[in-house]
Parts: sequence; structure tokens; C-alpha cells
Amino acid sequence: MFAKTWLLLFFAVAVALHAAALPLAAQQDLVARAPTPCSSLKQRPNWNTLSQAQKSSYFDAVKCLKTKPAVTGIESSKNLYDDFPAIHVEQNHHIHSVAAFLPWHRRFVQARERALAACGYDGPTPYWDWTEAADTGNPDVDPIFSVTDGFGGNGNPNNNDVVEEGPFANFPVDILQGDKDVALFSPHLLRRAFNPDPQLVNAFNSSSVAKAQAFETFNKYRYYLEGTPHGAVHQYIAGDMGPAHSPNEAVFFLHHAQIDRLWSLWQEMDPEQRKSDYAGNLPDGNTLTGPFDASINDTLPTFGNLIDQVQVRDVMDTKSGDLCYVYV
Ligand SMILES: *[C@@H]1O[C@H](CO)[C@@H](O)[C@H](O)[C@H]1NC(C)=O
Ligand SMILES: *[C@@H]1O[C@H](CO)[C@@H](O)[C@H](O)[C@H]1NC(C)=O
Ligand SMILES: [Cu+2]
Repeated sequence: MFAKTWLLLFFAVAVALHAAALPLAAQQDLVARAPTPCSSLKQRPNWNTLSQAQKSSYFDAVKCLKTKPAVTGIESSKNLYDDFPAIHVEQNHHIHSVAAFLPWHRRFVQARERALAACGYDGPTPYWDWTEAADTGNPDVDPIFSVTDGFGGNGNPNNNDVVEEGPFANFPVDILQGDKDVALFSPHLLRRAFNPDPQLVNAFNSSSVAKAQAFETFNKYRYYLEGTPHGAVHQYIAGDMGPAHSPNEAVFFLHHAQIDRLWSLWQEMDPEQRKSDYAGNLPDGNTLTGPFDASINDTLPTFGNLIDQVQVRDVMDTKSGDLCYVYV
């Protein structure tokens, strides 16, 4: 309590002192830019720690998204559920293999959290720590895929990989990635096609994550994290989770909460440096060779009204601004 009051006071004094020496336009900028301290921090837990009641209210809220009107304005998206895969398809090239991969998806998980809250979910935003699944060598038996209190298991290879058990059994989804990242309206039932290739599974094991977390600069970190563990989880689940319409798959958001968690843990290893370390290529640059023109002052690619489009700098710290959460 004392520390928080002190911090608030410090901000107020610092802003006032700076403001006194600056012209009016710059003063307004400074006031607008001062990071808002969080009044409290929400905890984001491991999925496995949720109660049965929380898990079932989570599933209910996910399904409720299909009953809410679309907000993105993307023609193929007929409801709020479809908006998530649709915007992810249409922004595909702006949000993958670019510097903005991590900050955009951080905000996208937050957009989902708000949508679920609007659908009556008042529990926490969970993450899936898939290293536990990969380390066993058999991710298919992970609790996340439980048919009784998880997201259900693999699809049926004899029925177009359709998921036939669990809360998403024969679950209708509508969006497919088309050419040139156009979101197509193509109703089908949710698919999974687990790929047990050990090399793929090892790419998201705890050793692979340890390797990611050991990179010392953002650009190298985000390149490995996106390309190796992140990509391998998409490819392991496959079906709807494979292509850019992957937000059709509800597990997507627990996967991306885990990616976000790893980034925040990486940032916490050297907060002063890493909460402002942001670099890499824009969509027209090469992810390995550059040019590396991205700036922390860039505006994030659009979320199509799912949530407001802030600057990268506004989502660099999960403990400030309108993020205000920590992973536990
Ligand atoms: C993860 O996979 C690598 C091979 O890529 C292997 O050498 C390592 O032992 C695995 N780690 C664990 C914890 O299973
Ligand atoms: C971002 O903008 C601030 C002023 O708003 C400036 O001081 C800073 O140098 C800019 N950073 C980059 C990387 O462009
Ligand atoms: Cu993505």
C-alpha cells in the first residue's frame, strides 16, 4: 500500500516537473503518455488449476460468442466467434514473421478475454503450458485434451478429422484462410489431426523453451519463439489449428496465453532493459535479414474493432496501462 501510494506520488511529481518546462502540445503528449499504474493485477493461471465450474463456464462463454454480432466488418464473419479467425486471417502478413508478432497477439488474447467477459465469463484467463505435454512425449494425453473436462481430443481421421468428443464435438466453425489472406466463409465442423512426429513434439518441449528464454535480444528471441515452439504447437494440433484461421480452435487462446507468458517471463529477467526492447522487421522486410525497421512507437496492426489499436509501447508491460495481469 505504502509503496503504491509512493509510486503514484512520484508519477504525479515527475509529470508536473516535466510539464512545467515544456510547451503546451508537448505537455498534453506527456500527460497522455504517462503509463497508468494498475490499481490491481489479475492473475492468469495454468488451465489445469481451474475448477470444474470455471472450466465449464469458460466453455459456455466461448460458445456464446457465436450468438453475438460481428464487429470486425469482415464480410465472411457472421458473428463475434468468427471475427477472431477472420481478423487473424486478414492480418496474417502483418502479425506473423514480424516484430509485432508478440505484442499483437498479447493484445489479441486480451480482446478474447473481454469478449468472453461480455459473454458472462468471470473466471481467469488461463494458459496451456504445453511443455508438460511435450516432455511426456505424448501430448495427446495432456489434460487439455480431456474429453470430460478439457477441450476434447483428436479429430476422427475417418471423418475428415472432425472432433467428435468433448465440449467442441461436432462444433461448427465458418472461416477458412483463402488466397491472399482473404477470410472465406466456409462452414465446417472443427477439425484436429494430431501429428505425433517426435521432432515436432520436441520443438515445444521444455528444452526448446529453455533455449528460447536464453536469447538476450528481442529480435532473436521472438524469431526463435515464433518459428519453433509456437509454430510446432500449431502444427502438432493441425486441422483448424494449422493455417491462419487457427482462432477457430478455442485452444488457440490458451496457446497464445502461454506464448505471452513466456515473453513476460523473459521480460522479467531484466525488466528495465526488456520492457523497452523491441526490434525486428515490418511486413515488407525479411524476418532474418531485415531491414529491421520496427519501432516501439509503431501502432499495432488492426484488431477490426475487437479492441482498440494501441501502440506497441502500450503493451510492453503486462503490469501497466490497460493490461494489468500477471501469470501465476
Ligand atoms: C527436447 O527435445 C530435444 C531434441 O530436440 C532433446 O534433446 C531433449 O532431451 C528434449 N527435452 C526433454 C525435456 O524431453
Ligand atoms: C518513440 O517516441 C519517443 C517520443 O514520443 C521518442 O523519444 C523515441 O526516441 C521514439 N523511439 C523510437 C525507437 O523511435
Ligand atoms: Cu497468430
